[in-house]
Amino acid sequence: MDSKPSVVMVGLGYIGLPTAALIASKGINVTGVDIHQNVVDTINKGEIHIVEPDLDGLVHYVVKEGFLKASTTSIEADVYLIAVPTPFKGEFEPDISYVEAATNAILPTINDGALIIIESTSPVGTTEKIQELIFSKRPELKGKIYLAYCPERVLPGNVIHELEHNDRAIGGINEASTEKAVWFYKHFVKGELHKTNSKTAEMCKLVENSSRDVQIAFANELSMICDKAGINVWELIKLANKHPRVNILQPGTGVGGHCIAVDPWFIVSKFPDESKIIRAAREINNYKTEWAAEKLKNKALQFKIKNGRDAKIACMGLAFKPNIDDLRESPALRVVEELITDGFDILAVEPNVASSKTMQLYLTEDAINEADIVAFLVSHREFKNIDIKGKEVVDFVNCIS
Ligand code: SAJ
Repeated sequence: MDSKPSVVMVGLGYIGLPTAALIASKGINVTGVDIHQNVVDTINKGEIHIVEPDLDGLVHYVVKEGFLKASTTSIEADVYLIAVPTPFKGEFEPDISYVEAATNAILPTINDGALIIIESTSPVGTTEKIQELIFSKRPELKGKIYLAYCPERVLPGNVIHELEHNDRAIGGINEASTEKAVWFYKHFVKGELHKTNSKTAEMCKLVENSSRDVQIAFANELSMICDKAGINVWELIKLANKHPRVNILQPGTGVGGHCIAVDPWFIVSKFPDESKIIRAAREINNYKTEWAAEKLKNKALQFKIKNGRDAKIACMGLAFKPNIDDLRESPALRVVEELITDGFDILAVEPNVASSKTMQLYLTEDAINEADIVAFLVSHREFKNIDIKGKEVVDFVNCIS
């Protein structure tokens, strides 16, 4: 095969588009396939439909140079990558129907010798299932194609850099597939490429995010214990972390985002009897959000008893983690929405977002001036050691200690 393979990337979202653009920037011809015509049209204009630093310039360049084209249909290629969503269905059951639909979309264009790689976060066994799907419809391809799983592990906000520099776990359905996939990733990844089998690679992604979830749950559990015990949890964690082999993470209002709060369920739903800590961690992190909302409601009620009027609560931060504008699956947003639904008087502050369709946003200074209670929900850099003007404070994220 030519040292520069042709590539089809199915799914042009948060992972697919940056990956397609990075591959194209190495002078490789990439056809990006997406079911949404508006996404295809936007990319073919050299523009982007998602927010990610440095992505706009890269996409503009590779489209202008002719290395990246978008389309709603697949074409023949040497390598096919699948980066489509794997949401939930029912009770936290992973839904791989988009991966199956993507496979069906490329199926008619696959030739002998093609390499197919799944990057979507997937339950264990998905790559083998996709192999069955391919051979059930194109039995003549048996033994003639390569199939591998290789999860992405990039941090939103730093995707382009991490795509190129992070190590990757690459697992084929057989050794030849693993070798072929490693050969392909060498074209654009500078991190180490670690060879394994498809099931281990699938589990690796799920375990990475579950590990972080479990560690955050430990910190969140500690924060609730310390609250009852009258101990400053931040001081406690700082002291405990002086031990050379202890590294406790930071408690907060819960775990948000579309990865860490989701992926552990992919393990729990398949191995319910064995996944005791993983399930408990999910429950603790979700409970922390409820606990934070209850804590604020109690503060507001105490204020009312004392002052004979409703408290105004400044809620500092809505994003799912510090210093980003992403509100999806945000525990801070959940706390604020619950308080608003229950009729509390809220002054919502999110310095990374210009406006919201569902609530009025306040400037930091105005909210603090007007508030009776100031609640820190996300430790954005703008809030660090801010003057809270003698107001009563509830600090869930160690902003002003
Ligand atoms: N959080 C805490 N305490 C901490 C650290 C984080 O409460 O000490 C909270 C954050 O506020 C946030 C949530 O956890 O609500 C998740 O934030 P994160 O920064 O840990 O992770 P994500 O969701 O932005 O990205 C993760 C990353 N996974 C790991 O770090 C193991 C990233 O590498 C993955 O590629 C990404 O998930 C993904 O797509 O799976």
